[in-house]
This record gives sequence, structure tokens and C-alpha cells, in this order.
Amino acid sequence: MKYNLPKLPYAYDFLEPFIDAKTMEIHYTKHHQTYVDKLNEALEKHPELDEYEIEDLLADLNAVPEDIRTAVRNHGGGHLNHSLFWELLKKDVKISSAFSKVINKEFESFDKFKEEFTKAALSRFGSGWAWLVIHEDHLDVISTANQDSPLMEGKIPILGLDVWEHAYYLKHMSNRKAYVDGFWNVINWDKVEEIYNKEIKNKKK
Ligand code: MN3
Repeated sequence: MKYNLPKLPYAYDFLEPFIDAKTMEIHYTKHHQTYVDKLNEALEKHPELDEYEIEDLLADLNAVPEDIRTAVRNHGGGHLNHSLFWELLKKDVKISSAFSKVINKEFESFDKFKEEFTKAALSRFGSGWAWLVIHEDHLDVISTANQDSPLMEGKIPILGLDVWEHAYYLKHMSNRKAYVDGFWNVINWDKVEEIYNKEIKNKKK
């Protein structure tokens, strides 16, 4: 399968001042595009994989031919993670009372969830992601290194934050905390809840 850069659902300056237009433009047109290009380059070598979705390849990396396994992991993960990330960002979306209840049930309170997620984002050494995931029948906060997808450990991401320096360095320099603090203003809770509901239903099938 040949992958394309998905359409960004908003203008580059849409998330200002929390995520600046220049960072958004470079992140999307340069970084994400590179993951797409390199993923396609790798998959071209193995047309027999055409029938699989990238999610399936990442969930079972050992089944991917060794000569492209690292490329699929890094660039396939990069493509999938960023495609999700853009969808999870929007300004002025309040968390619904139904999804608040889910968070409170899993983490005691929203503040405790926020604290745990922030800790995951700040303590990830080097490049990676912080995630809220569905793991078996409950929610967990985890972080992954580089472009590793939670799917690699059998967990389904429903919220993610890119903590690579390329996501914040232009605006915040090395101050990852300022970027993570800003993130709470641009979470598209409607999308998070939509993914959660869809995945929970899939699990119950
Ligand atoms: Mn990124």
C-alpha cells in the first residue's frame, strides 16, 4: 500500500498560541512527510505486504521482513502516530461529562490523570510520545521511545502527545514542560471519546 500525507484538518495557525504556526507547518510538511516517504520506500521492497494495514504490521513487527523491520517500526510508527496526533488537536473543546466519568473511574480524578500523563511526557528521556491507551479492559498512561506505537505492546492509543524536540523547540526551546502545559488547551476531547467508544465496542465484539 502506498501511503499519503493525510490532510491537516485545520490551518497551521489554528492552535496558536499553544502550538505555533511555524512549528505546525514544519512538523507536518517536513517531519510527517519524511515518515510517509520512507515508509513507502521500505514497503516498495515487499509488495507482498500490500494487503496489510500499517496498524497490522506494527502490531506484529516480527512478521515483517527483517530488511525493512526497523524502517516500518520508525517510519510506519511515525506516520501512524502523527496521523492520529493531528486529529487529536483542537481548541476550546471541553471534555464531556460522560468521558469525565470514564477518566475519574480509571484515575480517581482528572487532576490525577493529568499529573500522570504530564509525568509520562516529561520523564520520557530523549524523543518519544506520551499516551493514554486502552489496555485490555482498562485505561493506562504510558510513554514510548522514538516513534514506537502502543500497538507494538498490544495497547490502543486514544490520546497521544509528541514530545520530540521537533514538536516544540522553535517556540519553547528546551522547555518541554511549557509545551506539555499548553497541550491541555488543545486536546480534542470529542475525538478522544469517539476513538474510545469505537475501540471499546470493538473489544466487546
Ligand atoms: Mn513529530
